[in-house]
Amino acid sequence: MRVKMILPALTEATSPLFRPIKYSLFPPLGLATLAGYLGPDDEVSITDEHVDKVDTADEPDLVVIQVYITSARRAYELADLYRARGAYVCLGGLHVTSLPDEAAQHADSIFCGPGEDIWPAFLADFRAGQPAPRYTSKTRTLVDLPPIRRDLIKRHLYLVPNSIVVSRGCPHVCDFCYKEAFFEGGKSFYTQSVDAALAEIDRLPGRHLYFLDDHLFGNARFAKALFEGMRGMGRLWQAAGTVKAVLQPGLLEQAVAAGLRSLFVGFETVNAANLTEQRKWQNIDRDYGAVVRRLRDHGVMINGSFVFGMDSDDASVFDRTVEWAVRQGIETATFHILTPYPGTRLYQRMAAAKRLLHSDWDLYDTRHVVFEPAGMSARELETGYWNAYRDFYRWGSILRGAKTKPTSRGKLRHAAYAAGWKKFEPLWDLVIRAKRAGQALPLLETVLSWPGADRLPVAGRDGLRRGAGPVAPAGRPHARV
Ligand code: B12
Ligand code: SF4
Repeated sequence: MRVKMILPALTEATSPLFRPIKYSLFPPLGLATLAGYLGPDDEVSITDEHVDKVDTADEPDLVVIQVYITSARRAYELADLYRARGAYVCLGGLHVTSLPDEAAQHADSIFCGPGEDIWPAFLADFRAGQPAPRYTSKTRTLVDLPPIRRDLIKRHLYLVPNSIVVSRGCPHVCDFCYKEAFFEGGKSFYTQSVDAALAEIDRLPGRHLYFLDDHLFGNARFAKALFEGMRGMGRLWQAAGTVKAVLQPGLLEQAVAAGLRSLFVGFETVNAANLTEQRKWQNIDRDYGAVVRRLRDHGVMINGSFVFGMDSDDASVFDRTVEWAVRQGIETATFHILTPYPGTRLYQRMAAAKRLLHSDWDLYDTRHVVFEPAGMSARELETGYWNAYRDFYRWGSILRGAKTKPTSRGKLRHAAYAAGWKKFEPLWDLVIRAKRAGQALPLLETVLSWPGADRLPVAGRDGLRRGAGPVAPAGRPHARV
């Protein structure tokens, strides 16, 4: 059987303002996971349209498309094209799960929820000549997964080829998050076994890893055992976590000993009232300053995530957020405009209050305002969002942030990382268009492993507190930004 798997690019990818760097970070792990269920006689390819062209001159038997909200339009276009040509088309992923009836108009079979149970079930039905039009996931487990078909990934096209997920979902229930809707009808947070996770890590070449798990620290027992097993592997890694997890005694220390060097932290808002509104309970009453200090003392760089436009935000939120982040010495920041994804509680609330402006999914990309904000106009919200990026990544801000670091190495690493990410975009564009993103990985590894970057001088010698515990040795050569 000839199987073609496609991760379509968001419509914006054809615009001259497109930032290729963001889309050349991670390979399509979901599709590579599904490819693992195919048989040895199947002929399979994966095309990630963010980094490669989709050749539509071929004639596959089965076309498998992963649909995100912002790529839905393109996904449907490709689906219609292949169906018209007689291929059997499967659509799955987050957007299909949120709006199955919309997706069903463009597919022979649609898939709601994670694929680990429904995809093999479909393959058996398909081979038996009896595929169903709709499959809905109910059994949630990561036990006995077939090996991910990483051999189908063109590693050289990605800055971070070693992305990995060892869990699915998250134990929290934030109103704006995709996860409650996606995992409806079954478990919404589950992990691999520690042994299976370590074996997957072991299979990855090179040194750098990026854990794409929504909340790698969500199950502390699992996380501690995983970090224990990773000690001495010589890995350098990045991941996402919550403020609560960072403050939890012992967990961060173990992560750092296992090679954690940069963490994507969901601060989300500097307005405490927003946290209750969005049911972000895990952030309430947490000392964000203490979170930053703890990470810094352990040499972990921070990518702070902030959402603008919640109901308690007014037009002052942008300056206050940027000022806070710069003053705290946060290396990189990701700003989002609050976006009500279909299926979420936030969407239902906004729809009930008739605050949604339109359903043009292309614009549900966290860069456009798609609802009526409460504390400012839509225009103020969008302008404030862009200004926040501009102000955070000014040279003046980068240097101010760098100055908060106690050592000169720390200052240099801060400036190199922040500037490298935002100030050299034309250079990144060249590298990516020359299909050499993978060759920049050693640069990222160098910045992440910068020795002694944020450690404070030894206590007693100069009266300052000592920094982190032991660091994993950089032994064996061996994966969100
Ligand atoms: C990595 C990542 C990215 C990467 C790369 C994506 C990639 N290469 O796949 C980058 C940085 C490019 C990115 C960009 C964006 N992202 Co993003 N991203 C993620 C992240 C963190 C991990 C994705 C992942 O690899 N998961 C692990 C794999 C194993 O799971 P999976 O891909 O979901 O696949 C499984 C199932 O979905 C299902 N499945 C998927 N497709 C199919 C098809 C069939 C036929 C079947 C049977 C099953 C199936 O089976 C798979 C195995 O279980 C997710 C959060 C998350 N935890 O999913 C957000 C997430 C997907 N991103 C999101 C968003 C909003 C964006 C952006 C719009 C953000 C922005 N402002 O730019 C852009 C646009 C993306 C686009 N192209 O349209 C949202 C999506 C919301 C939605 N309703 O669609 C998420 C959920 C984050 C969030 N919490 O809001 N993203
Ligand atoms: S903590 Fe993050 S991943 Fe978990 S529910 Fe909240 S927004 Fe979603």
